[in-house]
Amino acid sequence: MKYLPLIAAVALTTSCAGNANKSAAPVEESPTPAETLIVRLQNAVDSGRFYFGHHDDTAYGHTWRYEDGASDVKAVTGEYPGLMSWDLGMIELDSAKNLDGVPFEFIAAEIAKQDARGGINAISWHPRNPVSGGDSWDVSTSPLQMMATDSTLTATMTAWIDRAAAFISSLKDSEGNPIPVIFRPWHENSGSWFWWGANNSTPEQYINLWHLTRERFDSAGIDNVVWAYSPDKDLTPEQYFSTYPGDKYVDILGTDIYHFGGEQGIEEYTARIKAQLPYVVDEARKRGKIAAFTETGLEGLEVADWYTRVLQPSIEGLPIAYVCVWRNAIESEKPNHFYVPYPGHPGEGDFKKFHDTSRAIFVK
Ligand code: BMA
Repeated sequence: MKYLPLIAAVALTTSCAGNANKSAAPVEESPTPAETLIVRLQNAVDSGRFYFGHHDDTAYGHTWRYEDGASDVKAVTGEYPGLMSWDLGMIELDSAKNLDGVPFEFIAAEIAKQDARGGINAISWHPRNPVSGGDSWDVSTSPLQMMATDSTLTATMTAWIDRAAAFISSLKDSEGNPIPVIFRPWHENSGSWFWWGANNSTPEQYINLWHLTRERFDSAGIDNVVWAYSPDKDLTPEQYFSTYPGDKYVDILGTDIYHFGGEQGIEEYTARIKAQLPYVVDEARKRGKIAAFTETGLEGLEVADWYTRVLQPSIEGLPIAYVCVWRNAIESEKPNHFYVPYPGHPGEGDFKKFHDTSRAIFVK
């Protein structure tokens, strides 16, 4: 007989395995939500495309606030950004609204809408300084240095991380499935403008904070998080990796590099990208990770054709999964604090061209 009858074959393999509950065929475990998001990001990279991201895209824009469905990106291009970024600052204090006044309930609902569109969500966190009570930019005290010997402070930080974790793990789609998100805590640490930054902590203290963060999420069984590391500009690879939490803790190797100085600053901005993103991309590939341009932009867009003349050529050919620009604050509060053109801005046509002709992913 050429083939064993099926039942006999199953019985044979079952008994060979020596455990009636184990089947001989390898059991495919279904991927976690985070793994499915990693695959989507990798697919974008493999097809030479990248998600275009915008912070707080549907919360407010240059001239509006909380209008259902509104988005400056959509108003100009006809589509939403492929990636939306949100911030958890103030969640650590159990506040109902984040540091820019956006209600966390609203953020959760918008994350679900963006997910339903086939888009991606990324989350940053600007927590308060746990020692002084000031904001993220309050570097008058060094919590991470103090944490090394102050267990009460460690307990506070742990409770804060747990609040961020509770929010992120509560993100569900309309069918109750967990929504995978990119989480990018403790960003721009290579600079010294945040209390977790370079002048306020040793690399070891910074890495310990990352490990604590990741361990709190992992021990709660949270599996919808793709972890992004994103130091700032002007770093050698050695400097970039001096505060790297480790391959076990990180899924995305990112970097934040902004354009300063308008027309005169183009060369410097481009040079900064060329000096850093290629090695980030290379290291990501070697480590089986994803590379991303986690934050960038030109505040106020005084270079009207910035998107096609400056950004696009700077990242051309680099396999990065996404590029995210910062928020369009409402004009009455911060008139020049915007990073995508709004209707009527001179850069409108150029941004539409970027949408139409680049390999950036937007969603309907
Ligand atoms: C900064 C500015 C601030 C804002 C913060 C957190 O870059 O946009 O106005 O509060 O990000 O979103």
